[in-house]
Formats: sequence, C-alpha cells, structure tokens
Amino acid sequence: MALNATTINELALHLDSAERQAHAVHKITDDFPEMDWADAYAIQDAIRELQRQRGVRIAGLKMGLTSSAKMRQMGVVEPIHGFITDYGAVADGGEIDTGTLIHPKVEAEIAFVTNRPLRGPGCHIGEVLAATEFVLPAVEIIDSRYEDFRFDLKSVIADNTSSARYVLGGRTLRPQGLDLRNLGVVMARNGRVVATASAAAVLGHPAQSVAMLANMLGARDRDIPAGTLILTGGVTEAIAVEVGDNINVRFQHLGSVSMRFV
Ligand code: 0L1
Ligand code: MG
Repeated sequence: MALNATTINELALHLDSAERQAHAVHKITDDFPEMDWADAYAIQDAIRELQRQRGVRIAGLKMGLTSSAKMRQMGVVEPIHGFITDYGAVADGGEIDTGTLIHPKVEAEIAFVTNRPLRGPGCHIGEVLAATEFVLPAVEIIDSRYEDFRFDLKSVIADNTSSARYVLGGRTLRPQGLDLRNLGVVMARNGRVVATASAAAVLGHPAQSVAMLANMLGARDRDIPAGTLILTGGVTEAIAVEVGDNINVRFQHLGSVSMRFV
C-alpha cells in the first residue's frame, strides 16, 4: 500500500461527506497519484466502516463495469466491486429525490440472492447457480461523487463504485430452467425506449459476475456469505436522468421495475 492509515481515513471521510452533501469533488488520484489498488479498496472499506458506525446496514454487494463495452471504455480488464446500503433501497414504483444526488444515472441489472457461502479462488458459474436462491430484476442508480463522472478506476473503487440507490422488482425466479444468458431487457424513459440489451452483456452470463466477485473477494480472504443480495452490473448502458423522469425497465420473464425522479 502507498497511503498511510491516516490518509486513507481522511479520504474516506472526504468521499462520505461528498455523498451526504450531494456535492461533487475532484478525483482523489489528482492529489494522491501514488495511490494503489489496495489503497482504493481500503478507502472503500473505511467508508463502509464509517457508515456502519452511524447505524447504516450493509444490504448487499455490487459488481460494476461488468459489460465489455464499459470495460473497453475504461481501458480495464477486470470489473470492480462495492457495497449497497439500507438507505439506498427504493421501493418499486417509488420516488427518488434528486436533491439528495449529484448527477444520477440508471442501469438495468439482474440481482442474485445466494443461499450458501461462495468463496474463491476457483468459483465458477455452476457453483453460483447451485448457490442461488433466486434472481430478481433491479435498477441501480449510480451517482459518482466526482465532477462530471470524471474519474479513473482507483478513484471510483474508493468511491464505492458510484453506488447510490437501487430498486428491486418484486418477481423472483429460481435460475433453474431460466435462460438467464439470453434474457432480454428494455429500458424506457418517459415512455420512450432508451436502451435494450440481453443479460449476456454482463460477462456473457450474469452468474459469471457473481463468480468473479467471489474470486475477487477470495483474493482478499473474504467470501460472499449465504443470503447476500448481489447486483451483477449494468446490462444496459447507464442513462442520465433528471427531475420529472419516469423510468420503466421490462425484464423478460422477471417483470418490470419503475421509479420516478422528483
Ligand atoms: O455500477 C457500475 O457499473 C458503476 C461503476 C462505476 C463507474 C460509473 O460510475 O459509471
Ligand atoms: Mg451498476
């Protein structure tokens, strides 16, 4: 690691406060170019700890940058991971207060809930599917704390992968018998289609994203506990939203998820 514990805690406070005040900041590697990957995840962990200390419940995990288009765009070969919180949950059909966010974008995702622990290295798609209690449709609202979404990968890992809000649909299905890879998704903003995709956009199969998460955590001597909710990454590109926008996403076999930005 290149940063000391004091700097890591100061950067965690800085990003946590940017989130709470819905105030954009410049990317932290501008001031700390020597920051390495371990520092980036250590800052994310320190934010998690800060939040836990003030009573926030960690509601699950998320993978980001899982589509090859987004990875190419960022010049990376591996996705990134973060966590989601209790205060990030918005009911399906609910309202999202844009006043609490900086510049939100929405992305359609497949969520998994596990029923036994998963641990890498060597976790594979078969193990993930066998350990999946159900899948459900989701929309993640990302909101980078960095000005104009201008960041590099280390800065965005530290910023908990732009995690902000998420909406889960109510229809759950067991993965057995479901062709998750070819599941179609249509996103509409104010009634007009703005993105379409197949779930294969996520690493060829969204269960692959969960396997990769288990392997990435395994490298840090952690696992995915049983009963974990996991957002597997955007199948569609992220779409910017504004006050007054209605978002509706239809997932083949899994129903719809909707929300309004107020
Ligand atoms: O969930 C995501 O894929 C977001 C990853 C962070 C990059 C971004 O803010 O677009
Ligand atoms: Mg996402």
